Amino acid sequence: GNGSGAGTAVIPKTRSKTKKPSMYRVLLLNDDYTPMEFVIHVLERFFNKDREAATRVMLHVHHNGVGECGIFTYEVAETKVTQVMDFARRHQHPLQCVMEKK
Ligand code: TYC
Repeated sequence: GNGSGAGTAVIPKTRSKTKKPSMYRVLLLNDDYTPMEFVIHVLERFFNKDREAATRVMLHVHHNGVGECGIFTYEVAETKVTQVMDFARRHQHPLQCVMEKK
């Protein structure tokens, strides 16, 4: 119930301007060529995972085709995707990283 038309009342919701940001999943996709060790390194470097967690995510992607690296706000998710895609391209690996709205 909002608007600035003549004769209309503006009634703010209680606790207005406290909307939670939309969150986005960042996903890695499997392929046949990117070395497992490279994927583990990506998860450690860009998603702050320890070696055990990184290995778990990598193996999940390897066996299921896709897996979650983390959940972030739009800008952070976009930055992670760009960083991973640039890093993979620089090393000539076909690794794909994408984001999706939660
Ligand atoms: N399937 C790859 C291999 O057998 C490993 C791999 C895992 C690649 C996860 C991409 O997102 C990935 N070398």
